Amino acid sequence: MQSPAPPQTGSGRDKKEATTVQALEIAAGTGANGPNGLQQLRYPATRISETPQDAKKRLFDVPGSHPEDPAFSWKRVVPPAALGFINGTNLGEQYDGDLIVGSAVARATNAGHLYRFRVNGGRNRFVFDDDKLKDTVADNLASDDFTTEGDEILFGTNFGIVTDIQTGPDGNLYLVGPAGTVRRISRP
Ligand SMILES: [Ca+2]
Repeated sequence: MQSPAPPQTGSGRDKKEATTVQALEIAAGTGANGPNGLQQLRYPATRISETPQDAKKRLFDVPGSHPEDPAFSWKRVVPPAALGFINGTNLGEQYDGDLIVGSAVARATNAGHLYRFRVNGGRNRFVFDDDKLKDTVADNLASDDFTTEGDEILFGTNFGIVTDIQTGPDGNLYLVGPAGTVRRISRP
């Protein structure tokens, strides 16, 4: 049985919301408290649940599913788009089973990076050689900073926006762009 939410006075709630908005503005770098590049731009503070129970109620519940922390994050926004796996050894044995991630943007500071994530034997988490990535967060210093704690996962650049990634029947990797372009990555 769910307990009722505690009563809130108007002024207390307003104050809490103002504090939350201010905190998010600081995080997003959009407020008067100075930019730092963290992102919370598309989900306004007014939509944040007041209680964990309320947050859980709003989740779409797939039978048998459970929420858990992200497997990987960038500290400052690196918008990813398509995800796809390399299936098979056509591109080289070392790439078999790896997850490739495409970019959601193509701009001067990010011409469309591709990222490569290796997974463990049980295929339920990522593995990294760089000790700084073992916390599963790339603590980059600015949006589009791909080198600070990002060297290991940066796989390619200049691919533009990539909306779908698939291994083809020929074992090559195919990247689809929003303008209808299809690029193939194959072994020379
Ligand atoms: Ca880190």
